[in-house]
Amino acid sequence: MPRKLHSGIFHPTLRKLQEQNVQLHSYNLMYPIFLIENDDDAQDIQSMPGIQRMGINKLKEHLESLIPKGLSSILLFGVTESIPKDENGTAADHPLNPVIRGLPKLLEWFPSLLIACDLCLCPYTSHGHCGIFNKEIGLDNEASINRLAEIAVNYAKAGAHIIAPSDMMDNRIKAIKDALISHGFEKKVALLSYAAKFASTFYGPFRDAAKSAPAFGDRRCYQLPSGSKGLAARAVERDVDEGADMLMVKPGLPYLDIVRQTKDMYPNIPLYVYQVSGEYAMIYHGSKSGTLKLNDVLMETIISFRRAGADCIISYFTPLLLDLIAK
Ligand code: PB1
Repeated sequence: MPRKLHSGIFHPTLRKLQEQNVQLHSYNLMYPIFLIENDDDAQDIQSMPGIQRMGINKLKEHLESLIPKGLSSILLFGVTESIPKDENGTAADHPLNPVIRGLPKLLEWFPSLLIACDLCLCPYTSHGHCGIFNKEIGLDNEASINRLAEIAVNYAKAGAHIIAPSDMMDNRIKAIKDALISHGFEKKVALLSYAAKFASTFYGPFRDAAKSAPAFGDRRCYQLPSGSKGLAARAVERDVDEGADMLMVKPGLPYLDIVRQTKDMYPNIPLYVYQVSGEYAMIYHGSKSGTLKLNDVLMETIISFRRAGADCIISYFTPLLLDLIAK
């Protein structure tokens, strides 16, 4: 009997039964947020239409509309203006940093919300790189991971549930994990590693939003080469060995094979995928131009992340996705 498929997909319920592990619930989403110093301000981001940098009071209003729709987790990026940027990223954990100031308020206002903090130096260093430089050796990995561990402890003290280091320094996961443990956060703070993070051209809009572009050079000596499947596997192994609680692949759509590879390597570790700013802009403008249907293209993309093995999707489209899930 020749095999035929159409008899198995003529009815919507039959079609649903043909899909494996691609259901989308609100807890499968994490919402990236740019938090600024001025509590009552909201700033449009030219490169990311529909996304704003917000002060904590504006963010409160925004989250009050999303929590009832099921918003379960957010990822905070601090954007400082008045605190000077320097070689060590002092502003990253300065008492006036909006993330340090905002965390206690968010925990009080939204006790059910899972709150992650991105951890990196690039928004806070005068040179805009993700690590610390010195004149003799250039990027100083040891100094960088020690500084990142220090900032991680301060975010944990301010109330962060998850620390998400996006810097890509070698052995920062061990340095951060050891620091969290030695400060009593072993059972209270999770480590979400940007494990397979590539030197992507899809980060442009973010660098505009977070004011975090490198002042010179690029990040190719510490972010993974875009064609490096094997190196991505080694980076993931390194971070699991050093104590990462969850893993991430970033960007998303151009790296679906890496999502699948990572999930197959570690099926029992929660895997996040980051639909980055360039992916957001691509879908946004494609739909704005009338070429693509936003809701359909977005859901098809999100399903591809789930099919590839992602357990949680970090997406600027989270508010729209919550509405689509509700439908
Ligand atoms: O949405 C995005 O493009 C995310 C960009 C990402 C944030 N974690 C980084 C990419 C980059 O600018 O290199 C920031 C690095 N710390």
